Formats: sequence, structure tokens, C-alpha cells
Amino acid sequence: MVNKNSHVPIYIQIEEELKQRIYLGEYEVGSPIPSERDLSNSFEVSRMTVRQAITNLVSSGMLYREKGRGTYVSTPKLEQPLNGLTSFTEDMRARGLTPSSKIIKFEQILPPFDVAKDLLLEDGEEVYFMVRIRNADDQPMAIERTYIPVKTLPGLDVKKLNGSLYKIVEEEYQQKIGNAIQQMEASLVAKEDSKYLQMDVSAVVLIIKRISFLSDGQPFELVRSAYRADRYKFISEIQR
Ligand code: 16G
Repeated sequence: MVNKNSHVPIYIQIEEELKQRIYLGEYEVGSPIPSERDLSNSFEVSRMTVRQAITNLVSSGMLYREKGRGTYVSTPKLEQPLNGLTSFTEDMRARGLTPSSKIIKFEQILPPFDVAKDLLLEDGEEVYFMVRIRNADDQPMAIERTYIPVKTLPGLDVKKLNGSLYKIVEEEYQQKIGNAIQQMEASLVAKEDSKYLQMDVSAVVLIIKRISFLSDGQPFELVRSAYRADRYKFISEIQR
């Protein structure tokens, strides 16, 4: 399987072979791959070479290491299109996953200055502020911090926010959701969020800030979401 005369470094050939085995399901999601020792014996290469290949697959997220237990095949990342203004509930259902939320906080406050500016609020206009953990099949995927002008959704009932905010906006308040502006950046997970997302404190999240507008141009939410970078990848189609 390994061609020692090839110009392709051996650790890369091994990496490709392991990838293929994962792809073909020979190594199953959630199961351990063979030990470094077994792999180095079967490929007839040094353990160092095998380790290099495995380390690359751990860095790219295809494998994960469990201390003292071995190296396991990760669940493939969820592919989230970046075109289309969809809700978390819709996104998860479209994949056959069951969405659920845990509300950590819900309060009515005067917004911080920058939030008031983004939501085009006058002095003294209040917002609902909520923090929700978003789960898919009971696995935490993201934590969202949402600001909603009270005047846009007066009397918003916290009990309903276990479900879909967008459904409440459209069905209960009979408002049309129009468009949104999004920014994305990578960051180390905040210490508080690592607990909620069940991540290591040194893990990476993708932070998305979304400001969404009703079809009449009125902003109705500002959301900062931290997505688990090991569970998500974002896809967009671009044209020239
Ligand atoms: C998504 C949106 C968020 C929105 C939520 C509504 C991103 C980055 N964020 O998570 O802005 O508030 O959906 O979901 O996509 P819901 O209708 O299920 O409550």
C-alpha cells in the first residue's frame, strides 16, 4: 500500500489511506482506529511516520484522541450553507436531526451601546436578551446570545423560546423576515461557553454575528453565536 519510491512523503500516503478507510466506513464513526504499533507493523513503516499521519488527521478533525484510550473516528462535521436565511430549527430538521434548546438566561434590559446602534434603537428603548444552548440530537452545537427590541416583539413569552424564534416571529407576530447581515470569525472558546458546549478550554469556535431585518427594513435581532468548530463547516457557493 505504501510506495517507498514515490515522491509523495510516506506519512501523506498513510494519511490518505486512513482517510479512505474512514470514508469507506472500514473505520467507523465513534470507534477506535488500530494502535500506532499495529499500523506501523501493517504499513511496515516507523511509528513516527504513522504518528505524523494520525496527528494531521486529528488536526483536521477527522480523528480525535482520548487520553489513555486511543484515537477515534469523529462524527463528520455538519455542513451549513451560508446562503439562505434559515433558522437553527429549520437547519437541523432539514438534516433529520432533532433540535432542542436550553435557555440559560432571558431578561429585559437596556442594551449595550453597540447593540443599540446596530438595532437602530433610541435612548431608553429596551431589548430582550437571551442566551440559548442549541442542541442537535441532544448534542450541543452552538451557544447563542440574542438581543431583540421589545417594541418589535412585545410580550415575548420565554416559555416558547425552547422552540423556534423565527416561527414565533412569523406565525405569532405575523411578521415577514427579510434579510440579514453576517460576520464570521474564529476564536478560542470563552471559558464560560466551554462548559456549556462541553468543549476543552483550548478548543476553537466559529463566532457568527447576525443582524436580521424584517421585510420592512426594521432590525429584529442581533445574535452572537459560537459554533463548535469541530462539529460545523460553512459552505457557500460563489459565482464569477
Ligand atoms: C440561527 C441564527 C440565529 C437565529 C436562530 C433562530 C445563525 C448564525 N444564527 O441560529 O440568528 O436567531 O437561527 O433559530 O445562523 P430558531 O428559529 O430555531 O430559534
